[in-house]
Amino acid sequence: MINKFRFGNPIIQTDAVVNDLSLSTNSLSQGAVKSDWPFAFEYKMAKEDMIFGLGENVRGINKRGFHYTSWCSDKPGGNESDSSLYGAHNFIVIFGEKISGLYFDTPGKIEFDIGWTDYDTLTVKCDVEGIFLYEITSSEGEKSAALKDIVHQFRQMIGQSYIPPFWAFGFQQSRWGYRTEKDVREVVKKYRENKLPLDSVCLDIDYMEEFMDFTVDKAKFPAFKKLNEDMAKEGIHLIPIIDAGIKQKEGYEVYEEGKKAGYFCKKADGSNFVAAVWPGKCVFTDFFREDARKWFGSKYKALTDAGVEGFWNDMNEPALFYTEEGLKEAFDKFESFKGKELDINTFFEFTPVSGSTCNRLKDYQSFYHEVMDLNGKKVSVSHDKLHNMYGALMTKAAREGLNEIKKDRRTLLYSRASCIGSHRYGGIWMGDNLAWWNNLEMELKMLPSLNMCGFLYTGADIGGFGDSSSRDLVLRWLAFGVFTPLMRNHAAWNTRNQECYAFGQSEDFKSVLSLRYALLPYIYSEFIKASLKNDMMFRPLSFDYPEDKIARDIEDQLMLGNEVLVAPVYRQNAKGRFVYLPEDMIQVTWKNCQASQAPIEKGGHYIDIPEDTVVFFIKKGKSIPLCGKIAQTSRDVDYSSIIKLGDSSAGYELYSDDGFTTEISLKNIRTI
Ligand code: MIG
Repeated sequence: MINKFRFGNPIIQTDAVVNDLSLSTNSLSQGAVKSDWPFAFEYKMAKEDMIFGLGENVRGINKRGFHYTSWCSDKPGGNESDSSLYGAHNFIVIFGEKISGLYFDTPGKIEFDIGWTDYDTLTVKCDVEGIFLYEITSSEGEKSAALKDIVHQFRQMIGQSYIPPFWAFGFQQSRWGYRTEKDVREVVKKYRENKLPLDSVCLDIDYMEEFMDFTVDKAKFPAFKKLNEDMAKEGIHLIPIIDAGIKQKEGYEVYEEGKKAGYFCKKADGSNFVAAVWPGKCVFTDFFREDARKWFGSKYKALTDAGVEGFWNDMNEPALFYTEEGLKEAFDKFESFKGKELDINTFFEFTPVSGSTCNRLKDYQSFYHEVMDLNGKKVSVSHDKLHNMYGALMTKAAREGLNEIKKDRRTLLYSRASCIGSHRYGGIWMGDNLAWWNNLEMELKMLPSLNMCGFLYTGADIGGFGDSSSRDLVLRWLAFGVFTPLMRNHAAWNTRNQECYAFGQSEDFKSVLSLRYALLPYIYSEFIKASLKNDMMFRPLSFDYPEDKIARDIEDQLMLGNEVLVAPVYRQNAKGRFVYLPEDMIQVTWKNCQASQAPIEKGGHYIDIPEDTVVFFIKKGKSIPLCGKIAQTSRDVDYSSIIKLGDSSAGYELYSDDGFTTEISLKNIRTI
């Protein structure tokens, strides 16, 4: 059951909930609202209570013991003390004696103190004008069923998750540093030479002319369409990046058009808001306006006309390097130190000044969006109050544009910033992580939390984005990435190369990558079923074994679909790892591009897992499909070569289609 409440005066209806629910007259089943406005919710947690959810955030799957702020932020670093990352995902599940789900529907900043100030108290605070709160409870008596049912009801309420084309489940290679057509061809050539499977190469900002959206630098990519055609012959898709900021440059068509039509965000005096990002001074589309969204979305055609079928949207929190106002303040501040003798206190005031121009609240407060209020009246609202929806609405703009341009085909789209609601329009990658082992572990924990919030097509930058990676880290990360819907190796310009051929001897990489392609029918089926049925593809063990004291606490293993348990290696120099199996299972060992399997008993085990090997487990009485033939691209995946792993007498519900149809339905499932 879902109860909808309203506190204070919400400015707008966000884009999150698709079901039309009327306000409830019941009271909350757990916790209490202490103040309507500013909004404050409080729940006293019992000793054993666990809190799940919050999507893209650091630390445990059980979020208790830390504090989080939903405020879409350009936060590179995968740092355990960051309480905000790129997304705003305000859904939590309280798992105690009673179980309930709570969704805090606001476009503004909201804070979750989950036993940080006081270990037994959960508080949620928001001081934007008003908020809608949805409480979800279940009539399922059994805990596992109730947990799943609450997430299911929530997911139904926010609408079906985005489904990309089949090729998007293939392996993607990316690097901020592929500058020219030659660089791109070289990457593909090396993958092919080394018999390493590959489906896509991402193009980072260097493909553009002066970082201007919807342009291609002709000096570096003289024949972009031809390149796409050549790549298509190889079964390779190019995935260009699009940034939120539009270069303010006279004569640049996109800028001129948007300026003329008045689509950009404005300051109080009516002038366009300008801030510098990669292209230099930029203006920002007011994605809250339908006409502006429509216009921006239609611009993708410049690239789809050249054969592009997938994009990634970046810097859409929006990230701001500086505004003139911010620079002035910073310089004034610097001036104020000049000539003075700095002491140890003033020195520490002085050092942060240079970074103070980025993503300033003052800048976010200085521009406005044109929105419809709850009465359908057009009003102008400052960005800071609506901040968390900006990137999400850029995703919406791109999605609607792409659907219009490519009417009968699915296209790939993933974004950096997100908010619940945008899971219907595209996927997300997990932003600028680091080549650190604990960032691999972080991804593992984010996955189920993101699934709770509707984000299914997701994954982290494999190998790590910032800092140089090592061979073993890339391999171990790939071994986990084999299971994530978005499987992309990506790195920053100032790091060591980390393509699967970059470390010399690539046999181990080939073995690990080939598993992805052997598993594609399974990953694709599980993904689509999770989307169509509003279920989680990845679940914490506590969702399946809530009564098992050991399983409940395990956060470095996940359930995948109804069949599989994954337990990646995420420690340097580890030769294997401890795994806890809550029930008897079948161990699958993938080595030398081949699977072997053997029963394994319930309980704790140390499993040897060499670097070239991937191990996972199938529940007793379940089977999964595996391709017998190894493919080099998703196009070559041979469904007729499917064999079954696990209990071969058990049926498996296989979803399959042509890979791009927009008619996606459970009718395409057959039991094998
Ligand atoms: O300020 O386009 O998260 O994936 O490589 C950095 C360059 C801008 C951030 C993205 C990252 C991308 C990078 N971008």
